[in-house]
Amino acid sequence: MAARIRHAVLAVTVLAASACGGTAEPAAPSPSPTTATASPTPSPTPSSTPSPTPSPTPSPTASPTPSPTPSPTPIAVETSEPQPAPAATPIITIDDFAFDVPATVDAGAEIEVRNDDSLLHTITATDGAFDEQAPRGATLTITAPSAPGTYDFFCQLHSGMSAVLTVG
Ligand SMILES: [Cu+2]
Repeated sequence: MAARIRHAVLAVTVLAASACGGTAEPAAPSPSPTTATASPTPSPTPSSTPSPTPSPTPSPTASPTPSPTPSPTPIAVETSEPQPAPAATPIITIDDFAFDVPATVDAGAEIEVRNDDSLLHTITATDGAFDEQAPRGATLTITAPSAPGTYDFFCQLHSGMSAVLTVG
């Protein structure tokens, strides 16, 4: 019974609030008016309700802004790529009638050949993969074979000048 009365009172107060056109009216719920539509209880007498103030702030617009901008944007703009750096050009040095050869070179890599002797040598692969003349004091470039393996080479002008190029 009490619940029903309270329901009716709430209806009346809501109607009153809407009739006022605003919800921020701090005035009392004004029990008397608009009894025409609230038919079930002709005399509401809202004094019996424990909470006559209908809480004029019904704003259900609880938008707590749940967007904390979760965009981490992990776009690491790496401009300096850690490339393997083919930098160190392998060098074959000819000095005192001997070849000084790197332990290994990459397949197809360019190899610098430097003749530190005071006379002409050649660097000639046994299988013909390369064959270049190296004048005294000169530096030239040969290209390593594209297939990994070991390549014997020698100087055509001086017997006994030979070495092995390892292509990895
Ligand atoms: Cu030679």
